[in-house]
Amino acid sequence: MTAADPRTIYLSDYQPYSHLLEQVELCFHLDPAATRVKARLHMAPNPLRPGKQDVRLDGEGLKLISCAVNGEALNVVPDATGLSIAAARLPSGAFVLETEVEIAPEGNTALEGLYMSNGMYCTQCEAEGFRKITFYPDRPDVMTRFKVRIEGDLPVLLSNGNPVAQGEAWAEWDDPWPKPAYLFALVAGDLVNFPDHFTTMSGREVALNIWVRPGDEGRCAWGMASLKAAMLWDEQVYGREYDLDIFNIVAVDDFNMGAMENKGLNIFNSKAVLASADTATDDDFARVESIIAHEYFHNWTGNRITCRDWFQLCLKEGLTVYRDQQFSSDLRSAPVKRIQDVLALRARQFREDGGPLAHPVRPDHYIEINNFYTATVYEKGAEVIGMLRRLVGDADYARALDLYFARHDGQAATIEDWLAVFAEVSGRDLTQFKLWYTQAGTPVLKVSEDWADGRYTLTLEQENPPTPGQPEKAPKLIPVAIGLIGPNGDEVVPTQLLEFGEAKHSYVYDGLGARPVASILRGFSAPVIVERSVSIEDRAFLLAHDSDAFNRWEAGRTLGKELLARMITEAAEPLPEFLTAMEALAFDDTLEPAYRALALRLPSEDDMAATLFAAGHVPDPAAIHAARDALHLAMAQQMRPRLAALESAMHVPGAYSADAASAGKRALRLGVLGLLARLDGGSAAREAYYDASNMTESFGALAILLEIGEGSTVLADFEEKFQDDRLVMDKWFAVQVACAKPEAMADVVRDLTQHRGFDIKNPNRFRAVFGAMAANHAGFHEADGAGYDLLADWLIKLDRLNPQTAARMSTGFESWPRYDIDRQEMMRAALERILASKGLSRDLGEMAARMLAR
Ligand code: B3K
Ligand code: ZN
Repeated sequence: MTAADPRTIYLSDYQPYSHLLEQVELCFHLDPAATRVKARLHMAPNPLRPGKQDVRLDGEGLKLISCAVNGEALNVVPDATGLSIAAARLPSGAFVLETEVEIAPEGNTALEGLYMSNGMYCTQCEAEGFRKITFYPDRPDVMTRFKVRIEGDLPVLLSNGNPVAQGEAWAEWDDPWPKPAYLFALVAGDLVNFPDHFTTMSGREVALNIWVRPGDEGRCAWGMASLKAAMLWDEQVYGREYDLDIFNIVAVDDFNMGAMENKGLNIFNSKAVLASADTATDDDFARVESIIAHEYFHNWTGNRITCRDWFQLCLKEGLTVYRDQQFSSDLRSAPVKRIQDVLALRARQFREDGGPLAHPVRPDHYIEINNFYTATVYEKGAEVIGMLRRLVGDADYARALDLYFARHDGQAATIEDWLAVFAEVSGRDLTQFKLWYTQAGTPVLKVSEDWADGRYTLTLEQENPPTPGQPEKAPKLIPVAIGLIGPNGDEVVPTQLLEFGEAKHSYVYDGLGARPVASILRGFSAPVIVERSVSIEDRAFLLAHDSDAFNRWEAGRTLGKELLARMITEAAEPLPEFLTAMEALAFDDTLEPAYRALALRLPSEDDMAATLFAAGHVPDPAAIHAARDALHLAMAQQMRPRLAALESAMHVPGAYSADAASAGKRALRLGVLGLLARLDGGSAAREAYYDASNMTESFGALAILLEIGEGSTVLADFEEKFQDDRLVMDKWFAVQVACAKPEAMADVVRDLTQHRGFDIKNPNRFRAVFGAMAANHAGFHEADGAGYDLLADWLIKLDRLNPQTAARMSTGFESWPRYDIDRQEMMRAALERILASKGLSRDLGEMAARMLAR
């Protein structure tokens, strides 16, 4: 099922749609088992496709009731993927094509198209779900105005755009902005709203609502505040104003991802919008803020300007992630946000880019587009924009964006269009830069240094490793931000940007009085892996003196990784220099607590496995787990006399506030409690659990106790308190699996799937258990292969119900080539079993085949 598969779609095959769609009118008559959908498509010939053309409409699983052209019935028989009408059967010029179909939302467990969740009707159309609602040219470059009528006996009936009329059991909506079908949405249910309003910069009054199930109103205030902050920020920073009279957000429990940016009617996984002090952690609050902003920002980067075809997905996703990262960075702490984003990039995107699923930021072929909503398209897509901005500078970035909005508003655009505005305003040739979009794989930046006679020479080399389908690569243009620091800690060469575009290049700095220590890739100026041999003294020096907050953290991180690697492969002892440096950082009151909390966190086991593999070792999951435990213990012992004082200093008293400063203190306190637990058997953490006044503290303490094997009483208490709360119970499911001892993990998972609260049809619950399982590195990779078998069994089961989520969760297997032969064989056998399973979906089939490279 590789590129040769007949179902493969290629970028190079793009051609515009045969017709223009001038308007569409939809009428829904809702019924769980038999919803009727009438569609009137106002079509006209597309001048870009001369000659009279056939009409091809996409459609899947639809029961066709009737079809007519200009009011005259037409006898047509749909095939498995849609409906064709020969040109000869169509009038010349414009015409109206009408269809009526029947669909059954209650049986839709794939959660794509129109489906039901707790009695509520809801849609998810991106990428290709609209074709499960009606026959339609379901492609992003067909943009039109939608008028929608909903008939149904439910109190709340919502669609895109502005409300125009409503009556007993019906409502009509009109969206004045042309949009592709993937942005269509409909919601109908017994919902209550949390209302507010916003006045835009030009004085337009916008009604805002968050619609939830009765009982959830108390968890909406944070989401609403985040929405208003995002609306204001987009006006102030990008000059982008909202463009409808109303903006609705709906929370739904069964959802395949975080949220969806449908025009004027964002639909959210309830996990990504609901938050209250006693049910959501600080991390949840931050995530809600950023996802609300992300979906809102799509209104311009995605909706007003959309993608010509799905290969251009990063045009909207990379840019919108970049914008939401900037937003969080402005609202919170910029260095902390950067570190968190880089941690996530390395954990998910570098992992993807270094394995069998590697693909370019702009892929050039796919079988199932839903499989390309990846860390590469999203997070690397955002990094590419960050690099572009570093290269052209802030002023040209702003000018390029203004030009992009002015030129492409109302259009379906491409990466070429995007790069053209940057080339135009900056006068740069971006041909080489474009390789970031077309070449997969994480470049390795090799650094060597020389010091002689007052001259410091920095030599950079880049390697672009082969990835599936791309054996050879040309050098990329890598922006490398560097600074040179003198022996007394002063910057002798302040930050400058090297535009490194050759395979190898040397940069010479003359007239220096003493050997400088270079700080390289400041702010993580490019998504690359740096290979540089640095002495422990120099790393410790950077850790103490680097003026770049990111690199200061990075120095500690790299030292920690090197040390852990030696503990794993050479049974080395924890290095005293590392322990004292970590202590200095943890107790440095001039640094913000959130930053110190991040510094205390050791590299994850998966990160260590990747690091060891890259260095030519075969990672041993049990040894990694043990070394990390040992280093945690050594850190705790090092800081023992001072931990209790720091723990109480970081206590945040009084009513809960989700602000970044309070959250940072709580994070540091939990980090300290985690260390203390290794010394006191968990008594401080237990006390923190019972004294907790918010979910951050109680859940944090619970995780610490489970980690040291002392969590059972607290776990039972937690379940008793929150058994009726679905979002909190997701945490309860996940934490037990995530913190299970490796040898016990498979049993924990089996027991949890028997729990009355386990529901395979709810993606949040499934992800809680099986996402946590794949993330428990040592547990998942237990030598008996029980984790692999369990994941395969459950993916096969889930695939019959919900292919999209099954396919996404299968990435637990993507790192198989790193491990020893036995584990490789077991993982490959699990993937083969998936491939051979009956009724395998295109989604999971493509993923398994790519991981097996066939
Ligand atoms: N655009 C949606 C993701 C749709 C995923 C389809 N499989 C959410 C977002 O990125 O904002
Ligand atoms: Zn998005």
